[in-house]
Amino acid sequence: MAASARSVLRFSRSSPVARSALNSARFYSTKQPTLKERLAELIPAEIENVKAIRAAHGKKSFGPVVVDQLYGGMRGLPALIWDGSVLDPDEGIRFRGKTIPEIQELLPRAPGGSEPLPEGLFWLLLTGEIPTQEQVAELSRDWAARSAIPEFVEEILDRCPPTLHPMSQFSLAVTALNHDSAFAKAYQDGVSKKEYWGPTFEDSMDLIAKLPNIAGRIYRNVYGRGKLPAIDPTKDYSHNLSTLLGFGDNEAFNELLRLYITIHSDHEGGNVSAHTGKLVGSALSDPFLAFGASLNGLAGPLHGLANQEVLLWLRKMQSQIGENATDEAVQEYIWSTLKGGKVVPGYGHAVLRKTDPRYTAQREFALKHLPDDALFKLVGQIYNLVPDILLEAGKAKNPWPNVDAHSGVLLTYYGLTEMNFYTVLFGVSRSFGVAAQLIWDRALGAPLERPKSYSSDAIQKMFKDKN
Ligand code: FAM
Repeated sequence: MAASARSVLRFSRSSPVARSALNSARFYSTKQPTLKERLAELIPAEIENVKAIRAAHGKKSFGPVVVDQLYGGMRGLPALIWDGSVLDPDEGIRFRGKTIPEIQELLPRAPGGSEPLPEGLFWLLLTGEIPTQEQVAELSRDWAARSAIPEFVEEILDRCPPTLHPMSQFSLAVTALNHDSAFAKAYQDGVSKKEYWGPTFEDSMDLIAKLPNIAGRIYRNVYGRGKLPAIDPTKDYSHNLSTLLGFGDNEAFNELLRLYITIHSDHEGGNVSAHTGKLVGSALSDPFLAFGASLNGLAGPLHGLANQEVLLWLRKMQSQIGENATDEAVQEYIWSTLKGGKVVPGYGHAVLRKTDPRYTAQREFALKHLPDDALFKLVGQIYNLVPDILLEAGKAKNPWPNVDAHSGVLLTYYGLTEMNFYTVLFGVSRSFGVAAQLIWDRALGAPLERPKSYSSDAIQKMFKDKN
């Protein structure tokens, strides 16, 4: 892009003049801006935007906090800012204002493909803009070039016993990448606060780029799948991940991974993995340390591990009541789960109050690619039975399925049957949202997070003699 057009945009990016300058500059220039160049253009205006919001509204109340929220996992407590994605209880997720069907329509795809490339989603999360095909191709090349992991990290993984859960191995390796953190080095070298976002961007790009090699190595080590092939710099991110797992020749599986990574990338700022990354990052821990912490949260059964739990639950059901069981037998099994004091995995949500559109997107993929699969049909049968049972049981606020109710069935269909690996794929995807958030937090100078905790004694004293 021409330098003059850039300087116009730096000061008034949303004006029609700036937009037309950008368009004509793109038309005449051979090279479109890279993601980092585009971000550098957007950041100054966003800093001014946040200053203006705080000046106009900073002292206004944002609604009451009730004591139940202090004891109740802070449900619904307005406490965070994240522009990348917002979750509506009824409609589900929007990435920078766009629904899942909209991003499936708008984001660039692989040649001949119909699912969005996650490269485009990362661009959208960071800039709010739809990138060109050339810009996502450049991101694919950049990530491939950054994909190698240090030898000592390979050794750490090779020395893990196969009995160590893949998520623990994943978190170990990601944390160890902090050895080469550009942000940690820049901080030690005394970088100015205004420059934090640059090395955070570099670390975040490295982080995302290196995850396929880590995930692939864990998969091959744990399940004895032979030597890891090399990343192909001419292929997109999902295709490379698929190849490292051993499925790259199956274009339908590559398409599944493109959809999978896109829809698992981000789910607004308050969920356990996204918020953990932001919290740890707020201490100026580098993106590897922050995302390692996110992964440890994702590894919990009420969060990302639910995709493993769903498959275990389905398999146990089949072993107890057989395949092609009647609705009555399935209902009885669901009730026995609840009566045993356990949750039905893949159902319920802390924010959503309707069927998760991420579930729907995967169902549509299944209808297109595996309509007659027995396990897919079982998932459909369960969908018709669980909500009524959860409503009758009367506890869950949301009886509808979430993303995890469907993902394992699709992976199983293509031969990725090792259930305790599933959350690693969720983790690869979640790095996109956590990284985007970390970059913007450093660009906007987000402070150390430090909410206030109270003792029960203090609560009692506070409300003594008050009704
Ligand atoms: N099966 C049985 N009971 C459930 C339930 C389910 N699927 N979902 C909620 N409940 C219970 C819940 O355990 C709680 O019981 P207690 O009062 O005895 O503690 C009660 O209903 C009220 O819970 P809630 O307010 O409706 O849900 P929360 O906001 O507390 O929790 C979830 C949300 C997701 C942790 C919960 O619905 C759950 O445990 N679901 C099953 C696990 C799962 O699928 N997790 C994945 C969530 C997914 F979106 C993700 O993060 N990847």
